[in-house]
Amino acid sequence: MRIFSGIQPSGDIHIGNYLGAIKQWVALQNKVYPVRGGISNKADCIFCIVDWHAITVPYNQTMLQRKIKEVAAIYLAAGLSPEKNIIFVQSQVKEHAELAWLLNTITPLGDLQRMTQFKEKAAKQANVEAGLFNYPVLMAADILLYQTDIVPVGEDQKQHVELTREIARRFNTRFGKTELSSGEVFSLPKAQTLKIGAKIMSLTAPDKKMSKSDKNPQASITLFDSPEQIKKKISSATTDSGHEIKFQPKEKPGISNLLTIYSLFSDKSIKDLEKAFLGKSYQEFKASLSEILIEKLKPFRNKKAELDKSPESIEKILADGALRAQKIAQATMQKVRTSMGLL
Ligand code: ATP
Ligand code: LTN
Repeated sequence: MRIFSGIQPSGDIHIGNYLGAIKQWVALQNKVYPVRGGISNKADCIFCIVDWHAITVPYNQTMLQRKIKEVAAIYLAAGLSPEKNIIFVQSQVKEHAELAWLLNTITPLGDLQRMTQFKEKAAKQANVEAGLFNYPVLMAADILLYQTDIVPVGEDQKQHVELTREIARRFNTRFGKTELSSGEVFSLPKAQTLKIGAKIMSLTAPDKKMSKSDKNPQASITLFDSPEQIKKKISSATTDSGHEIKFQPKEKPGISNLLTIYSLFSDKSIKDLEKAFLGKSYQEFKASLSEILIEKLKPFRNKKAELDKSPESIEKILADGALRAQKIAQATMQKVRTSMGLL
């Protein structure tokens, strides 16, 4: 069983990225899957810092270098082990670009035009470059290079993983089982999302997802916000004019989002939280949520401060990860080139 996922080194990693993606990954690194013959195997987990994706919108190059290392430190601070997982930077394994080009040649234009993320991001920009349009093909290359079975992501990425599956299917049909190839070239991947937490909403506009590229810093809580920042952001989070602490995403999107965050950080069910806060004010609920967040995010801040003291150790982990990733990527590329009739 192979698991692959990644985060773009754009903006500050927020609790949506953590709850929707990274928290799942930390659990998956220890998960054992049954295989044939009654034997169980630990999944191979590969977690990437997808820097080539982050440059598909305007960015600052000095910041990018810092962010790449920061995302690596966040993976480690959140509990991903470099021994149990391959952790690496996308641009350090050139096969991602090679496969992306080849997959471009079999991806219908219409499929890319339908992508929601492209439409949303393009609408925000004066100039839209081809890289943003082709972004899902690079993502398909990331996933297919490693013969991935499962892609743990937030809700917003399901459409891209579906497209990846389509591209893999099309490739296998066109180039698998021919005189040049003995069988399927790619495994078909599947997205894995959580039932609760796959879409954490913005604190200021709870009809939109919390997003790194949101210009309003009050909209998200980052993993390294100070206790004061957390208190301020939660106390000014948008709610409704009512006073009941109830999970009703349509009628009460703000409070429902805060309940989801509370539940995921405290491991208490939403039902239990509704009971515990029956008759309490929004203010009391928000104060309690701030306390939980301050307490649960503290270990991240501490671990990150420790890691910041030894940048060489992170560089070594990334260099080692790139070598291990490249071995797998090279084996896939050999099959891809041969099956496509390249030398
Ligand atoms: P950007 O605004 O730069 O696109 P982002 O906040 O959407 O950034 P990504 O790097 O695109 O973050 O996403 C990293 C992972 O976090 C993906 O698996 C994505 O699905 C997940 N994710 C992003 N935002 C949320 C959210 N609000 N709730 C749950 N999961 C999320
Ligand atoms: N598009 C994803 C980031 C990403 C990714 C991947 C996620 C790029 N390549 C491969 C999973 C697998 C996003 O979160 N915006």
